[in-house]
Amino acid sequence: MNEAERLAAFEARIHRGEKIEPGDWMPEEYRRQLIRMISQHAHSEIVGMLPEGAWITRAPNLRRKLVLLAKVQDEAGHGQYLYHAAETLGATREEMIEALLSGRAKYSSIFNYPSQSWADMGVIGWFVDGAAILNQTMLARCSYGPYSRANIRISAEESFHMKQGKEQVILMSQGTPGQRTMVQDAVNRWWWPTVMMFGPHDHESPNSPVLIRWGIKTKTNDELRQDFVNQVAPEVLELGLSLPDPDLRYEQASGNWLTGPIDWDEFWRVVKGNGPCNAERIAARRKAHADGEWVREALAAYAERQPTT
Ligand code: BYC
Repeated sequence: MNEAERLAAFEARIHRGEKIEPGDWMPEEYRRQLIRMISQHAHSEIVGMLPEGAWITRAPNLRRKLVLLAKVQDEAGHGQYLYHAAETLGATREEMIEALLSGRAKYSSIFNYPSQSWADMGVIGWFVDGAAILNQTMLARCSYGPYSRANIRISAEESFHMKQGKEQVILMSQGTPGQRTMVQDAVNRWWWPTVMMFGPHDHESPNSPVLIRWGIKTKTNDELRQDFVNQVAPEVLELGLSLPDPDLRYEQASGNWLTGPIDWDEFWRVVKGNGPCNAERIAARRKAHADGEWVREALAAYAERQPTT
C-alpha cells in the first residue's frame, strides 16, 4: 500500500470504532499528537499531587487524612499508567521527565494555583476532579487503545475523588459561619481556573481539528466546558453558595448555564510559566527527582548484575 492508501485504511478503522494498538501503522502526526497529549496529561497528574499533598499533614481528622492520602496516591498511579501509555508510542520516560523538569513541557494550568485553606481540598475534589472526569470519560472513548484503557481506570478513581470533595463542600456549606466563609472563598478562587482548564475556545484551539478527525478527542473544549458549567453551577447555587461571575445565567432556550467572558490573558500567562505557583511546582519536581537519584542508581546496578539469558 502507498501512503495515501495506508492513511485511508487507518481512517476507515477509526470510523468503524476500532482501537489503534501500539504495533499498528499510524500517521506520524497521530503519534506526535498522542505523545504530546498523554505526556502532558501524565505530568499534570504528577504535578497535581502537590497542591493537595501540601494538606496531608494538616487534615482535620484521621478519616479526612486517609481519604486525602489515598487520593494523592491515586494521582501518582494515574501518572504511571499515562507514562506507560506514552512509552508504547516510542517516547522514553527519561525524555518526558527531562521535558517537565526543564520547563519545556506543559501540564495543566490548574495546578499552578495555590491551595490556601482546608476548604480547597473539597473544592479541588469537586471542581477539578469533576472537570477531569468529563475530560477523561471523553478520552476513554479515544481511538488509541492504551490511552483509552488508561482513562477508563483513571475515570473510575476520579469519580471517588470528586465525590469526597463534593461531600466535604456540602458539609462545610452547612457548617459554622467560619466554615461557610472558608468554603465560599475556596469556590471563588477555584471557579475560573477550573472553567479555563478545558483549554481555549474551539475556534482558538489549533490541535482540535486533527484530534477530532482521528478520534482522539470525541468532544471539543467548549462542549466539555459547557457540560461542566451545566452540571456544577446549579448545584453550587443550591447549596446557598455563590459563583464569582455576575454574568452567570440560565438560558431557557438552550438549557445551558452561560458564563461571562473568560480571562484568557490570565490563562495564557499561567500556561506560559508565569502563574502564581509555576516556579514552585517545577522546583518541587526537580527536588523530588534529585532525591530519587539513589533509587535509579540502585535499580541500574541491580539490573547490571542480573545474569543475561
Ligand atoms: N493547561 O489546541 P488546544 C487532572 C495548551 S489532569 C495547560 O486546545 P488540545 C487531574 C495545549 O496543550 C488534567 N496548557 O490543545 C490531575 C496547547 O499547547 P501545545 C490534565 C493547556 O490538546 C490530578 C495549547 O494550549 N488533563 O485533571 O487540543 C488531580 C492550545 O490548546 C491547557 C489532560 O491533560 C491547560 N488547561 O486540548 C486532579 C487530558 N489547555 O501542546 C485532576 C489530556 C490547553 O500545542 N489533554 N493547553 O503546545 C486534553 O484533553 C487536551 O490536551 C486539552 C487541551 C483539553 C487539555
